[in-house]
Amino acid sequence: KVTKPSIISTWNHGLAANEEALKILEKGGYSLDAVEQGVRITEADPKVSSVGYGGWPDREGNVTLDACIMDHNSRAGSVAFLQNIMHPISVARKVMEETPHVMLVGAGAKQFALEKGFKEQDLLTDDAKKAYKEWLEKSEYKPVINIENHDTISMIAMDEEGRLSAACTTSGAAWKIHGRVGDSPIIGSGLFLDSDVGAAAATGLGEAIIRTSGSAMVVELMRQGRSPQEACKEIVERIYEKHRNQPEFDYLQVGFIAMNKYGETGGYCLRKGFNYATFDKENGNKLTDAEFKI
Ligand code: SD4
Repeated sequence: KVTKPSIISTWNHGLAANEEALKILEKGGYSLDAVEQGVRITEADPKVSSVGYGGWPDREGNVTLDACIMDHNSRAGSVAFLQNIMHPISVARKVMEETPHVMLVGAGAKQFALEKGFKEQDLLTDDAKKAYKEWLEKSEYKPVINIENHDTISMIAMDEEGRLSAACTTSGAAWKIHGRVGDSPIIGSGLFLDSDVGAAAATGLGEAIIRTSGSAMVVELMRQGRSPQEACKEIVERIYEKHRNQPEFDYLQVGFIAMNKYGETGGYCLRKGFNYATFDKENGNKLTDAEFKI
């Protein structure tokens, strides 16, 4: 059995996010605060070109953000296609806690954020502008696999009381069509949590994850007795089978992380290059290269 607290998050930016989450968990804090504060680090990091501030824009030059959060009671909050707000994860939490709804999108989500006191900000950094200008020369939509070793940040944490929470936030696929929403804010696709079983989260090409309801399926496989690792692997294999003859297969990457109700973790991806950060008392905060299919 894994000692609590336990954390898993996607990619190497997960290490810094885990550190932040740990500050809360070490004091016996709530996992929901931990996952929110953890992923905020990545959202605010201008060097991460796939999440929040510094994220690469859509093909019209707009940074548009997707995020969602779930707590141990299966409450959920989500925002999609949100612009000019630095911390979509915190807006998603407010949707969960302060509205009767689960999901707000676009202009409505922004209006809600402003009403809740979030500040309007330009999120397009000079580096992202430069990348956008370079992209405009060819204007070709071809997602890069494992963009500089980061992509969406998803985090699942269990606190000392055994409460599970999970969060997911991204600027989505670079150069997407204006208005495109990925898997990350969709409960069951980018993220899913059921305290009776565990939680799972995804990274990679959102379209493939939505088509297969990826994270919900990982959780269902754990319910049937698979380990987190086995469950992630089986869904990646399913996505592989469904996409191997599809046009986007060339640039398809998907990865999943999961944690069961005992705090045990696992991850798996389609193509080499995905890594994830885990914390438990025995092993500390460490990065693992995920096993891969191809
Ligand atoms: C999405 N899973 O929006 C996210 C992240 C990404 O290429 O940028 N994928 O699809």
